[in-house]
Amino acid sequence: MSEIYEFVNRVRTDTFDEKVQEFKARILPASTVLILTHDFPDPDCLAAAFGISHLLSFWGVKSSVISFGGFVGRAENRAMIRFLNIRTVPFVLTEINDFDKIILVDCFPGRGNVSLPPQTEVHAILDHHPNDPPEGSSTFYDIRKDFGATSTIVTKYLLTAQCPISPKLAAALFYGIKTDTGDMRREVAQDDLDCYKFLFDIMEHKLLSRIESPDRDIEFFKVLHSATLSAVNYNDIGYAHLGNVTTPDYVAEMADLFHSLEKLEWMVCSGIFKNQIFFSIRSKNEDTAGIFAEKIAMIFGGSGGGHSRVAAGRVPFDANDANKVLERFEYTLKDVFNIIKVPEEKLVK
Ligand SMILES: [Mn+2]
Repeated sequence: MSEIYEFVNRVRTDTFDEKVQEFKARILPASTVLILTHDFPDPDCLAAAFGISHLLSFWGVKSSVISFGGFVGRAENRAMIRFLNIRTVPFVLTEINDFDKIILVDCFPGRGNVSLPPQTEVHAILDHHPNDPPEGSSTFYDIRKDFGATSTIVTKYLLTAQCPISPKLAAALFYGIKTDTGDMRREVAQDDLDCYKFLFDIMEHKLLSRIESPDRDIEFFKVLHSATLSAVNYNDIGYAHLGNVTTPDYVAEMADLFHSLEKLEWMVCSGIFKNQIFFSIRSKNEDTAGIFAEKIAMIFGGSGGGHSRVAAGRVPFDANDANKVLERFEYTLKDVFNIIKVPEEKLVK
């Protein structure tokens, strides 16, 4: 226990004090607050939003609503929402004028993955993606690019504000940090590791195992099956196109799964959802995943970016011209990865 207290004391005396005060001053007074995450939320943004909603209620805010565009597709994320009782409202059902304040977590306005109408006033942004706040804005920004997870920022806010962290909330934040850092494998700051250890000691462990081993529907195995059959590689760069998917989350999920294949340095996955091609890029040791995602997205007038080893994007897809668009997309991928002349092999022979 003494180690925990040492950690809590350290958190309270570092730079977070000032930031939390500034955040509080920007948000209060408020009786209704909208906490918005990126579309098709992942555990990190869900946990961060959940943590902020606890902090707001600790500060006396009567109601806060967690919302996002798209829906929760991945089985683990659905289990997280269910077992941790995270109440959310689809963005299409919210009326932004009903809220006194708007907070964005784990995303940045205008990045293409946030369902917020442009020009909407945002009061605070907590994020760890490589974005720079504009100068002279009245919005509160806490952007920590060196952090592996927004859940780490939120954990430190809760500790700094001395807001109680329940075993459930701890499980959420722990899972957020765990997944966004790939179990501490990538882009980790000391703060991530500190919070990870701290939360591990206070969380409800049974909940975590229920989230990590969820019941899956048959669709998951169908996607896995067809991805396994169609995946190719160009030396150590793997690629799988999933065709039409029932949730864009499969694109990220399959990218993660195939990326664990020992012979691969890179894995890229793409899939079509509604009228967009969603894609995910993973790298083990190279640091240009975010740059590649942005490049590909820009060529097609879409949006993309992310971290050095985990990135994603989406570009417009015209079903009437499906083959041509896909061909062009795959050519662009190869061009960006500089593998146009590298022979294609079946990934799983
Ligand atoms: Mn994140």
